Parts: sequence; C-alpha cells; structure tokens
Amino acid sequence: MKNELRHIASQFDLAAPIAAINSLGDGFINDTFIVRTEGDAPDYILQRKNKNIFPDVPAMMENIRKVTEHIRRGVVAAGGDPLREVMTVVPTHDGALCFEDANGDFWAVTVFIADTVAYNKADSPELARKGGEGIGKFQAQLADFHEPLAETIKGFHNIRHRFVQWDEALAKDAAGRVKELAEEIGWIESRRKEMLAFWEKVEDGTIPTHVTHNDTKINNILFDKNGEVLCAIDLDTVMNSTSLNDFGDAIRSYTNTGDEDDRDLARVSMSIDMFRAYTEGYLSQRAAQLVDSEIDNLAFSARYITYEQVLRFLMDYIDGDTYYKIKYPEHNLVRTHAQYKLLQSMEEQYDTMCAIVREAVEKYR
Ligand code: GN1
Ligand code: MG
Repeated sequence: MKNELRHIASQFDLAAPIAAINSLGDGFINDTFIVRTEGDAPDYILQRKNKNIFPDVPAMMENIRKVTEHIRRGVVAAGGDPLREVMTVVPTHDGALCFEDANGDFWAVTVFIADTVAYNKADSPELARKGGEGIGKFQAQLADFHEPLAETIKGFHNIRHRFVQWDEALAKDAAGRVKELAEEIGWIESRRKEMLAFWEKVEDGTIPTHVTHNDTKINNILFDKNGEVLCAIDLDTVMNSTSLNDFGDAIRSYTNTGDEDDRDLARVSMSIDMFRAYTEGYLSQRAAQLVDSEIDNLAFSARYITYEQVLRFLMDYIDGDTYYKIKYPEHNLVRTHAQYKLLQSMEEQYDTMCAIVREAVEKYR
C-alpha cells in the first residue's frame, strides 16, 4: 500500500520530494492521507474519493476548482493569505484535477494547511459563534459567484428525491430489517408532509438558491491556533442549493450536547446557548444579504436537515449499510436514534429558536 500511495502521490505536481505518507482522520466517505514532503515545501492532503458516492469525480473537482479560485481572488483582494484562507487544489503533472488509478479509483490532492485545529465537537458557545461566522463568510465570499456547477450527488438535500429513494428502500427491504423498524419508519412518515412543504418553497423559488457547501458539520471548518476561522474544507458537495441547508446542517452538528452516534440518548439534546451563539455568528455575516423568506425559514432548516439525516441513517440501515462507513453492525440504527432525539429536542425548542433568529436579525440588519 505504501508504495502504491507513493506512486499515486507522485502523479501530482508537488513542490518537493515525498518524505512520508500517513493515514489521516476518520471521514465517513473518503480515505484521507497526509503526504509529508522534504524541506520547507508544504505538505499535502491526498484523498481517495469514494466512487460509490461520487459518480463523476472529475466534475466534482471542477466544481471545487471554480469555487476555490473565486474565493482566492476575494482573499487576495482583501489582503488575506491565499494559501491558508482557502483550499488549494493541486493538479497532476498533466494538468488534470484528479488521477484515476488501475482500480478505477479517483484521487485528488490539496495543499495541507499547517498549524490549524479542527473540532469534532463545539465545546463552547464562543466556538459555535466563530463557526457561524465562518460559514457566513464562506457564503458571503460566494454571493457573487455565478458559474454553473455540476450536481455531484443527485438531489443531495432534496427531500422529495430522498423520499423516492426511501420508498424504494422500503419496498426492496434489502437487509430484511423493515419488519423490526415500524416505530422508526413512523418517525419519518409522520413528518413527510411538513418536510415536503419546506422543500416546495425552494422548488417554487420562494426560497432562492446559491452556491452552498452542503456538509457544514463542525469538523469541516479549519480554525487557526487563536480560534479564528481560516476556511471551509471538504468541498466535495459544493453545489447549488439553499443557504439555509448550510445553516441547518451546522446547527445539527454544533448544538448537539451528545454525539452524532451516542448510545446514551440522555446525553443528546439541542443546546439553546449553542444555537444562539451559532445563529448570531452566522447572521453577523449574512443578515443583510438574506431575503425575508430565508430568514423566516432559517430555524426550520435545522429541523429539516436533522430530519433528513435521520432518514439517511435509517435508510442506510434498511439498505444493509452500503453508504456510510460503520464501526459495528447496528451503528446506523444507533445514529438514527441519536439524531431523532436531537430532532425532538429541536421541535420542543422551536419557538425559542425562531425568537433568537428574529433578535439576531434585528441586531445585524
Ligand atoms: C458525511 O464526509 P463527511 O463525514 O464530512 C456526509 C454528510 C453527512 C455526514 C454525517 C457526501 O459527511 O452528508 O451529513 O457524513 N457526506 C456525504 O455525519 O454524504
Ligand atoms: Mg468531512
């Protein structure tokens, strides 16, 4: 494997010879390595992109190139550091944005940004506020981006499309698990209508679409050692969608008092202090740009995305665990229960969430 990895990394236009390659992080989707180079040259991130999930990796890398180049121009114009405040895609010697190996797997390289911190959990409202500013800034940097982007995963946060997959999964019952899941399936079905009603506002244009990150959980934001946000990473899912989804997915991640896959449901709830802090951070960057329909649906987007996550984990369990990496056989079911507990906590606190959004809008508009 080590020799294969060296062979793959050497296809890319690195600034110095490779010193070592080690495995990094625990993403659910791709396999990630760090390529250490000799001397003062930067190190690099090497990723095998999951071809089961991303059917067109070259199109995905083209999306990432367009978006990062746009952000880079803005960073340079503002006098920032273009090697730290945005991801840099490194092409192959032939100028391609990814390399296809003998197995048909696609690999891509970006510059490793040193001296940074990534968190798996928000441990203070201050961090949540910074995270909100970070995604707010990311969206603001892309507000004037108008190039077309490929839809790298069809219907990613489109609940109508998810219901098509869901209905198929139930009918197929690939792992024979449906009969044990009447209660969990009921959680999904009882909310189908209200979730479709939200998405209809996106479909009919009431809620506008923009370039969005689509995977804004906390560990996809890089912080510097002083706790300031540097940039958003893991841009595999940058596509056109509603900005609200980036807010909602972040709330799902930052405000959880337990873990995404907590077995102890008593630990799981939405922290309203974290919600307030993230919302204020986000709206400090975005309140002036968002239109009323976005503001009015902002708090609901947290319920929407958390619901979608319950559905996705449960659907993967029903499918026999084909999408997410799992660490033990019932992992996806444990994730389903933990995310559902979080969803219920949001539903209970929904009026307060709406009030916090209104207060923050008044403050920053
Ligand atoms: C996946 O790749 P990662 O771990 O950042 C998933 C997200 C889910 C998340 C759940 C492409 O994100 O949509 O919300 O797991 N990414 C993809 O933790 O499906
Ligand atoms: Mg990630």
